[in-house]
Amino acid sequence: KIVYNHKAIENKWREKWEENPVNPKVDEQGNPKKKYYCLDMFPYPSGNGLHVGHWRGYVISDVWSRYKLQQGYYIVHPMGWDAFGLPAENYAIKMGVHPAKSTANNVANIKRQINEIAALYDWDMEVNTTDPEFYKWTQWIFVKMFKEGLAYEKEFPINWCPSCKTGLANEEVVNGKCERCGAEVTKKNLRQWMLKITAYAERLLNDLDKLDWPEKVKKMQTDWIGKSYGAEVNFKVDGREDEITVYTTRPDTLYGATFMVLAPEHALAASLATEERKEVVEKYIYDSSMKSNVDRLQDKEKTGVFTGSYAINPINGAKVPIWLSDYVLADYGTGAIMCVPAHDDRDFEFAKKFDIPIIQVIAKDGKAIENMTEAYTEASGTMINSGEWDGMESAVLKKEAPHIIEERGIGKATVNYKLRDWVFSRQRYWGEPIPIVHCPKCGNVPVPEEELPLRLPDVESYEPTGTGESPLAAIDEWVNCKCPVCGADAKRETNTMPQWAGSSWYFLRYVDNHNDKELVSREKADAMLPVDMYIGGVEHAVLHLLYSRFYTKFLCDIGVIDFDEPFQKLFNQGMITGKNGIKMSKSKGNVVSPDDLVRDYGCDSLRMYELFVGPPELDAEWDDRGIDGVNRFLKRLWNLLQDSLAANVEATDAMVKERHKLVYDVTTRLENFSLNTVISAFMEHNNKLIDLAKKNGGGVDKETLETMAVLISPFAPHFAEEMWEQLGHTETVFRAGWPTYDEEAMKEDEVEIAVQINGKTKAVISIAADADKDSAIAAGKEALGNKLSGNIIKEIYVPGRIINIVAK
Ligand code: ANZ
Ligand code: ZN
Repeated sequence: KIVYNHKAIENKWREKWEENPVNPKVDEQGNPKKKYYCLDMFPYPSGNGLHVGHWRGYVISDVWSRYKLQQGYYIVHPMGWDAFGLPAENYAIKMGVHPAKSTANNVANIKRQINEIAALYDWDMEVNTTDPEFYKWTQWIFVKMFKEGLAYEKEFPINWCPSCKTGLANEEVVNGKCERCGAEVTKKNLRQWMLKITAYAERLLNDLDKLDWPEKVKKMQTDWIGKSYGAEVNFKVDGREDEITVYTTRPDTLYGATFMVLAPEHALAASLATEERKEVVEKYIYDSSMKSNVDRLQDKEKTGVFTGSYAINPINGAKVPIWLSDYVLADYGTGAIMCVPAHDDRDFEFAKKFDIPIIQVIAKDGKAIENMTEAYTEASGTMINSGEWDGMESAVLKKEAPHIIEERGIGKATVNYKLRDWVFSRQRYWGEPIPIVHCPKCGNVPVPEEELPLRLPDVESYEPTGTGESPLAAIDEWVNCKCPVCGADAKRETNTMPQWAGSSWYFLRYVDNHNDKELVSREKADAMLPVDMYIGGVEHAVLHLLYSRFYTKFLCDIGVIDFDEPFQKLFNQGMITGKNGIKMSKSKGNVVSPDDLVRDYGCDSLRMYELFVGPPELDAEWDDRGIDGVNRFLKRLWNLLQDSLAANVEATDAMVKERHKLVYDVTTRLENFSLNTVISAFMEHNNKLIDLAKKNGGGVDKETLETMAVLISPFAPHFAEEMWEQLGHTETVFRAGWPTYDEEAMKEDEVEIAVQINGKTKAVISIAADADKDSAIAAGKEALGNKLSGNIIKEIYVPGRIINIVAK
């Protein structure tokens, strides 16, 4: 008997696929097939190579691609490299190897490893974000945005990572720390390039409805965009001409405003200080300028200073003290707030600490609380201490107040977003140069589109300067240039783009990666885009996934493409961890490389085991030993195939039923993305087939085995091809088409059950094993005929066992 030899089988089919690719663009009649675009989040080519955790996502996307292939689609399944960024640059600093060189080495190594997965990747579509032919278009998009007023320069205190020595976007600051290196983020006043993503806030929010994405990710984006309705209210400064506008989402609480707080950066902050408060106020302003936003918002003890000035509450003329505190952010709302300590936690804490009066204006059951110990923050209850508003429902007033305020001429109704414009420049070397020339006469001038790409020059020292200038600033012959408009001596922008720049649009380029005239031709875009299924980790929920949506909308607006959402469906796979849930990393020494497992068990076994470790959306702990079980399953299936080929039996009813159940289980579970349970379905049904074979001359019928080969083809492609060939086919299994199931054929047989009257068996009938109660009782009564008399009190049906009629 031939034994299962994974190595021989896998080598054989790799060669055959090389000669005859299984994913043609046209069908057998030569007609173009419908496309299905299944995309992986492209990897950063790190020097550490791939571990079994990376494999998981790529296996999931390949299984899905091959399933769609079996359904008759042409699969767009590309792969590429997100290769700009810090690790290559840090390696250059340490080892003196040019990032382009180390990146190329890493790409070669990872590509070899990825090919071990035997995924359908079309390497003709490959892109690399550091390739000038690619970043030409990354720069082109920037120039287009600049021309549309969506890229602009601004100097302001941004998040600064002292360890990476670069500015960061808000999205890159996680709990006050640098998303890359974990260092505490500080502030630095820097001239920045910004992208006006806020211009798209409303569309980014609304269009989430169009997407088949996990609710969790949609919620994260919704919260990040943070739309809120409220009002701006104008407070006059007592004894001065100035007015301070506050932004509030709770204008219903206006009567309860007992003080006002301005961000230390507020334009009036310093000037509001009275003579005797001047010194402390200035010191406070300086100290806060050194803190990061996140630091300021975290639940630390509140700090603040009284300016000495007062404002007039426009609703009741009350005089309220004006304070400065860093819990108010300069770049949100108006940078000034009215404080209602009775109904806001932060204001309550502040008022307690600085002994400011607290006036309750909403009462839960119409009754005021004596000596509040915490703020009552719900917008439900009855208004009190609120003049003409007394007695109103606060929830109703909350909606009406903005309009009342507008009518009274003391402010206006507003909509606010938490989303900020995107800080887009980095003070580092290894990124796309920002294609702008600073001309003393013309100001900022974009590099002419036909001169792109603006190549990244070689430098001698990659070391970030830490001064807020990139290492490019030191290369005089690159920096000094002529203004493209007037020819005057000018200087190049020396900041580079963030790593997100290339990844915000790379998925568009795959389908037309050699086009040197356009980012993507409209013809190819229309034929192959957008992405139908996107697979990757959830960690990019508000970074890459938001930026890509913004870029796509922009490119749609300027007519490059005809759709405004990049990814129709999104699946986030969980992480594979080492023992005890610890993240796999070189430093922890718990990295499991796929290479040995492929050698010992084969690619097919590893692919199946990657799915078998647990629900794909959840994290799973890796345990090498489990792969044995999957490998044993393949061997058993292999043996069943060999036995069946020798026995050559006809299908029995039981085999037909088993086949339909197999198709049903695999298809429904696959559709639900319950991939681990698909693998168990294979195992269970295989066991049943082995039992059936034992009872029926040592084998199962050919059609059942053919069905198994097709069903298993997305999971164990080499194995499936070999099975298919041994069953007598000369064409690839990937043209077989996905099998269908027949619910009728899956039904269980008839069973014999006793029909009783008052517990005594009077007849035996044969009914469908899964008959429902009504039909079973009806059949039972018919069999009893005139044996049944008196009043029926109860009818009992235990499926597969008995029918009992209780009568008197
Ligand atoms: C008065 C008030 C009373 C508020 C109350 C809340 C509760 P969201 O929903 O996040 O938009 N706020 C406004 N601008 C701020 C800034 N620059 N920095 C810090 N806080 C600011 O929150 C809006 C609320 O946050 C506003 O409504 C304001 O406080 C505060 F019982 O105004 B509220
Ligand atoms: Zn000029």
